[in-house]
Amino acid sequence: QHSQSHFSASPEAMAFIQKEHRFLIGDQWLPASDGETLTVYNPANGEQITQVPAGKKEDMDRAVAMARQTFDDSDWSRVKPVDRQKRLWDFADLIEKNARLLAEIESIDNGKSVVIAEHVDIRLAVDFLRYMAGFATKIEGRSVDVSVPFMPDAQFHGYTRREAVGVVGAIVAWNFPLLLACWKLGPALATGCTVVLKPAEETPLTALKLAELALEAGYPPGVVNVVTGIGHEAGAALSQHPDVDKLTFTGSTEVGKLIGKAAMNSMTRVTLELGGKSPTIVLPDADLETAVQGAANAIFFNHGQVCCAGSRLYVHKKHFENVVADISSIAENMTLGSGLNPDAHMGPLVSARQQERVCGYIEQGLQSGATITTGQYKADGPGFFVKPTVMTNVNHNDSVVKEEIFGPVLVAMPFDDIDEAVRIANDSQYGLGASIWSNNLSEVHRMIPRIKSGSVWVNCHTALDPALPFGGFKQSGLGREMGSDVIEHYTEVKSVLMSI
Ligand code: TXE
Repeated sequence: QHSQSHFSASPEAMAFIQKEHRFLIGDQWLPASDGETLTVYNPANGEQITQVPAGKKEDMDRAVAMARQTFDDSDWSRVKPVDRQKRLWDFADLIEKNARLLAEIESIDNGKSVVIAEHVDIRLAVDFLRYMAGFATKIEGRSVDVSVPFMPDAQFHGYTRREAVGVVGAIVAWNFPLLLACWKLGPALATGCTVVLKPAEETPLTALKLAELALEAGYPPGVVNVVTGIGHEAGAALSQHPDVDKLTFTGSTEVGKLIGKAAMNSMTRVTLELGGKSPTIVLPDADLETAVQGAANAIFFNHGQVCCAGSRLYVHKKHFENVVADISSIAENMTLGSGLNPDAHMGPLVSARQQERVCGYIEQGLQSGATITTGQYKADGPGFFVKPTVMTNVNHNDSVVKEEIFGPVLVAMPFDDIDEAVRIANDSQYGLGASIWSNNLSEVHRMIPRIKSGSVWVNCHTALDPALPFGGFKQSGLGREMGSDVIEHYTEVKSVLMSI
């Protein structure tokens, strides 16, 4: 079903969306240096909703210079840890206070449900910023007992310091625009860095609102800079800028590799959170009702546009037919509609391009002999909708099994035994997440070390907490977001050796 009814956002959200947008460098709200703009669409109906500046290299140069100067020469570097903690907490409070407004903007910009945006995206972002605020006062070095072999008579005091890495260039994707921005802003602001953030061209709006809230929270101008623009222009300029000390990126593996290469040209520190093709593995003893609902959520949450979406389903052969039938029936009964429609189970994909890409994969699957158990996949009418789709009769080498589709498309295959399940689960260039559905504790514990992925969920999938690091093995990325581990990626360690 595809609900076409019209739902509208609050006047405040519409006023923000439709205003004349500028980006933030220091305390200046600026148009692009060449005056160009890019169009933002509402994916639920395909209509243009607003324009934002299309920043270019000149704009990035200016933003990076501002961030550089603020980091090197302003009072920001002398702000006490406890005050950085307070500031970040205030920022989180402001985001929480504006949660409904931000959720509406996100929903119209990205297509996701306004309820999910408020209670998942923005809730997680606020919790994460508060978790990070605590780290501002807990960045520690070590005292090291030192003896230098060729200076036998000297005594030393040796210790390490952890210092803010400097200017952070953050480039984020469109699937969780505000949350991903906060995953970068949180550790940067906790450690005392300055930031130039480039949101995705499809979804630039909540980043611009975040920039406003950062100033309102009292961040000195130049600490948070936000420049909108397209990837190969503004994004490339930021990633190639020699004055950026650290790059942090969430997006495709393809662009992640470009950013990694650009970073290596100037030894810029880099963390990359990239694509995935995460397996959902249902063992013979699983609670099937929980596993079926869990596997459906694992792929259909956020319309499958989740880097760790459970997009490959492996079910023990004795349950395969039943599990696939039940997930297909969940898919069949999902109502598609605008993110503002409280009765819709799934919104549109983010863009016409993404809709084409996802339908293209389904067609490739069909051509290589797959069966879709959910009928027609392309939804009628305006908007970039794709119906939730379950595919069977697929082979390990099919593109639909190997490549990230990033849409509501599940490929399902049976397995005979645990060794086969582990082998096929690991048979991927990616290694972001995996879930195991079972009540056999011993079996699960034996499997966990064998699964090559940054997260393993047991009887759940895409469950995230600020305190647990998140990131990929293999081509799913480099480094980690969240958890205490992220602090290492936003600091440099300095060794101090003092002859006493
Ligand atoms: O991503 P891009 P796209 C995957 C997913 C999806 C595919 C394509 O499979 O179907 O990627 O999505 C910026 N230099 N993921 O094309 O291009 C861009 O402006 C510097 C998985 O939208 O990687 C945006 O801000 N930056 C992923 C960001 O990179 C560049 C989430 C992401 O866009 C650039 C998104 C360049 N040359 C897509 N080109 C996940 N891991 O969750 C683009 N950008």
